[in-house]
Amino acid sequence: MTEAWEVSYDTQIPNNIGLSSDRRVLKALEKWHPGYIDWWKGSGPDGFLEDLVYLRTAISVDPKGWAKFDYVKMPEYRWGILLAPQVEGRVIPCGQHYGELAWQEVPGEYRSLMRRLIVIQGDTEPASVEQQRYLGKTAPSLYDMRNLFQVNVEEGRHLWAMVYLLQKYFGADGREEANELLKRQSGSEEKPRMLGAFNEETPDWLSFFMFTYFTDRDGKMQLEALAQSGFDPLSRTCRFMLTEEAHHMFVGETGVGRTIQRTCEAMNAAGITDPNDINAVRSLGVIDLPTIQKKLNLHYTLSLDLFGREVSTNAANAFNAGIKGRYQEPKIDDDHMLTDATYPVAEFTDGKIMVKDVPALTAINMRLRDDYTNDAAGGVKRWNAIIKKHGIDFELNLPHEGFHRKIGVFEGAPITPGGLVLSPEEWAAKRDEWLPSKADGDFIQSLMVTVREPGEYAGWIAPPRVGIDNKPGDFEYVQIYDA
Ligand code: BYC
Ligand code: FE
Ligand code: FE
Repeated sequence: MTEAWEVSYDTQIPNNIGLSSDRRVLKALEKWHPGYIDWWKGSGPDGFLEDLVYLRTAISVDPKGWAKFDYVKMPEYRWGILLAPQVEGRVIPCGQHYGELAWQEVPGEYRSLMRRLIVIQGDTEPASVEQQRYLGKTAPSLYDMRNLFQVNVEEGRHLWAMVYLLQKYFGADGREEANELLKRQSGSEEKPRMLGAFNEETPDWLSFFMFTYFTDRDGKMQLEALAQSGFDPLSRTCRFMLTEEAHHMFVGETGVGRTIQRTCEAMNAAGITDPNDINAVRSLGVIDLPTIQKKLNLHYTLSLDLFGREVSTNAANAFNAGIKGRYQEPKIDDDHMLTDATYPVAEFTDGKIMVKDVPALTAINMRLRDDYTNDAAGGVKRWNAIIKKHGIDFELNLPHEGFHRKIGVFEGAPITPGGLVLSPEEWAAKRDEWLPSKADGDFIQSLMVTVREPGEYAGWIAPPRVGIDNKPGDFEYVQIYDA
């Protein structure tokens, strides 16, 4: 093992970047730290500040063994600055600087574009923690509560990751941006978070699971694209963040899967064969499959909006500059400059959906979104396999790209999940068949009871197949302190 893999604990901030000998940045981070802790206490998980949570902490950035598990009080979690080790001779994988040595400093001409992307990335991290602030109180088990808090502390660490870049490479305005990241608030009227989906509510645990499945997966795709950056410190940061992201999506996929499984088991036990008999299914205290589809529709479409416009000069500029690449850029077999290439993008004119080829350079967002859709489809297939295994005739589907969109070609278009174009009035009349209604929300809320007995689970969700860190079923993942 080389030194670059190891995390040093010789400063208050664990790191593998030699922070103890970088006094300027260490001082800036130490100055920012108390504000972060205040933010955590005021906007992070509500309550639970004194409780011992069985969390993993990074002790190395070696993908094979980076984590140590232990009981920690969340405000005492060691949020660190962890970068994947530098690759000797790494070159810029795309755009007009293709093949040149990656930058170790920010090139002056790209400074503001780079800062904007880092700030947007940074802004989503605390936003998600804010959105999930109240969920601990209705956790369906200690296992799920622990997973929520694990995701929360890691999103907190992702904020640290971006703040480090701002403070090390962007001087006074970087420090200013770092402070602003603690001031914006998810859902605030005056100072909202930057991107749409991060100002929505995460009101219940099914939303949490859908969010970590669909929205954290946008995080994965954006991090994959930024991991291609010619700005090497950004690339290295994102590469380590991706190893954490995998767990967030695992929490989402298995959470939805366990919800589906419990519903199917309860239906079978009660002899209910019609999945659309919503009242009968709900009377069993489980979430009916059509409502799960509605939640999926909501979170998937909110997440599609996070990719920006299908055709975007911002995205073209970032690619051309070598600041943001495509998903798995080095594996793509082309010139990596997109000089003459085209890419198909849907258009919506006069109530008709048509696909046209546009210059691929301008369709970078669309391409990443397509890669995202492919990636997201995998879990949906596995959810359907659970339904099928229980002999129930129902299939979950990803809705059409034009359904319920607020950004891009289909902004506000009255399109159904199946891709049919309606009149705005027809669409509005059917909205509650496709998206969660107030009544659906109230029903799900009624199931959100807290279960804190080790090894026990709320009635609407099945237990996981295996524990975290191979712990047995009745392991006490959170030791709740009773005052
Ligand atoms: N909401 O040219 P366009 C994660 C703005 S999630 C509000 O298409 P671009 C995580 C846009 O800013 C990953 N506004 O934009 C997940 C632009 O404004 P200006 C987060 C939006 O730049 C779960 C204008 O509309 N990381 O990590 O091509 C838990 C025109 O749009 C939205 C990133 O996003 C929106 N949804 O693409 C925790 C990576 N979309 O310039 C964490 C960094 C667009 O006209 N960000 N606008 O004022 C980017 O790469 C790009 O900024 C975007 C937008 C892909 C987001
Ligand atoms: Fe994150
Ligand atoms: Fe995440």
